[in-house]
Amino acid sequence: MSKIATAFGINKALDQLGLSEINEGTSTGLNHFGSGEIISSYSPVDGALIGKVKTTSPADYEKVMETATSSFKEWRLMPAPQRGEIVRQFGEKLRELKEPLGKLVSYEMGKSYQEGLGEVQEMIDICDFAVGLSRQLHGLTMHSERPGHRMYEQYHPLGIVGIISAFNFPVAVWAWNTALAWVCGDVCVWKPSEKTPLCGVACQNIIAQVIKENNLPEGISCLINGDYKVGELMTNDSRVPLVSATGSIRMGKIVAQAVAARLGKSLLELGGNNAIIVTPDADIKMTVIGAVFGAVGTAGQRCTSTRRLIIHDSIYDKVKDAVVAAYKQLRIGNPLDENNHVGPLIDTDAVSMYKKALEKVVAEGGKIIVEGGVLAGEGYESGCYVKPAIAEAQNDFEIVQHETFAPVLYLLKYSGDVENAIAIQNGVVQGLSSAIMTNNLREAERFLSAWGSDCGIANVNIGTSGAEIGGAFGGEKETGGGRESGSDAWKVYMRRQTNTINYTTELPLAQGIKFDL
Ligand code: UN1
Repeated sequence: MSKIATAFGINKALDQLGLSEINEGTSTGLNHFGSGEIISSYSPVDGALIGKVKTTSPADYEKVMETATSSFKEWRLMPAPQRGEIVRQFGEKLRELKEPLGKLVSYEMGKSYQEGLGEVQEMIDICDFAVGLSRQLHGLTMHSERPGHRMYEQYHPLGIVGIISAFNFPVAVWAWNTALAWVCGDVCVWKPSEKTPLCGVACQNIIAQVIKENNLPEGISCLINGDYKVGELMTNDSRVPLVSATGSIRMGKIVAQAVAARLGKSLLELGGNNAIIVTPDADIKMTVIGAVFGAVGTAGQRCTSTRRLIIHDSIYDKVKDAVVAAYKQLRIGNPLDENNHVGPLIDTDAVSMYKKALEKVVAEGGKIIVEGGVLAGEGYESGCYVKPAIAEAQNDFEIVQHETFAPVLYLLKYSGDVENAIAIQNGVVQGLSSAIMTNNLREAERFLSAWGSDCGIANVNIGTSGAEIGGAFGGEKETGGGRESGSDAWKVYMRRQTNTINYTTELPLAQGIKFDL
């Protein structure tokens, strides 16, 4: 164990999460078993090895699918409110383990401990939501056009739901999917990011315990580990009617094509290129908090991170100076230390992408106004710590059009009416999150109208990140069109059936058709 891991109680957290035995040669167990190659998980915080996990071979995958298939046959028979009770117990365990799990998220992924705790809180919240939902999987009743007939719809479980999640929200995104899918009567097979495999095993240990305590079949929740090749086993597998995938647009296009080729369903939550519009009527103090948290929170590695600030020319200098001054206050370092604002990037590949983005924006004619750079020396040994940077740029620069998963913020200027700002905001291929800072009702309503923001999320006087679980989460265009989490997102995890019942002794046909024999 490294010095940092010891000082911040990582050992104890691993113990509490049942991970102290995870090392080479140790199976991660069914439901988290594996006989494939070994993945080593290194912390971006200090570069230390945290643990090793075995990957899932094609033969292991077959065993997982057999277990999941037979478990589904039992699970779908359990009344939905009873499935909700299992999710309630899972939420209780998460409350007990919030601190160790939040700490592991922080240490394995690199986000601040506060954000790690916040992520576990999202899991708890979605469990509560799903428990209530388990009594509200409503369909409609319609009036039949035929006498003595009743027509209604009902929702049934789909079967096996495949979940592919990304490193940046290594536990919450799985929970958004799985808590809903479980109350809907589905069983889940999860492939977490190969960059955060221990978070996956930790979650699986928690749910496996709940399943065991309730004498339920273990395949209700399955874990498979590995890189895209393991993911491909699911995307090509017609036993998996729904694949929910979070990650890059590039990955999403591959998943969507594979799943569509077998006419399966996919739920995609892909890249964002989120902007905040700052109008002449904006509250500057609120703007600075929203923009800075949005751009540097999670070191710019949220799909909802603020990448572009679109500022009216009349207040451009004032907003720019305030944001630059705020950047000077940022403390970069060990994310487990609550005095720091910004932790490391996930790995050194991400650092290279960050460096390339800064070179590219300059090459395209942009101007860096807050210098970036990779930090070295004591506390930065992992090589993953970078300085949040700001560049003045144009929306049509290739690099501005592209989502760089790092703390790089582009300042863009608009003049005239808010419509001009909205056109810039919408002028990218992604469509996840967007925001406007204004106290002007007309501007706010125009931003939210049908000809306003084209994103799945549009906020007024709030930044682009930090969505609550109660709303449907996802975006349009190349963000993939999927919706997860709250509202009626549950419907994608079920199949809808329309039922018509005739309680007469006649057989009238619909549309008034006569067919007398
Ligand atoms: C993601 O980055 O994939 O809205 C999810 C937010 C978080 C979720 C982000 N609640 O920023």
